[in-house]
Amino acid sequence: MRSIALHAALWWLLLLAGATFAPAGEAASVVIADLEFKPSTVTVRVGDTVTWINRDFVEHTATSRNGVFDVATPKTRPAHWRAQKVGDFSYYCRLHPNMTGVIRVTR
Ligand SMILES: [Cu+2]
Repeated sequence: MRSIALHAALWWLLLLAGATFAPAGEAASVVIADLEFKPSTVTVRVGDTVTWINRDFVEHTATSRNGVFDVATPKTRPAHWRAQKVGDFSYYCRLHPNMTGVIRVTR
């Protein structure tokens, strides 16, 4: 019986973790660590959501060079952007401009 209760508790923890890091429609996650976007390039489809998870010790942004998005990526919670048109979107961090990445959006 005790192991069943333990399994149930672990299952709930997994569900909660999944709810935190995989909202509906999420297609790609970028982890920010050591002043880098990892992976630096992700590919999603139009309508998909990109999530940035900041595991660094400072705040960052994900800012596209063409002005399409400017997302603050606080340490406290994941940040999201929903891709709405096809293209390669180069982005950087406004606070640390040598942090760069690309979101590739396909149909
Ligand atoms: Cu930064």
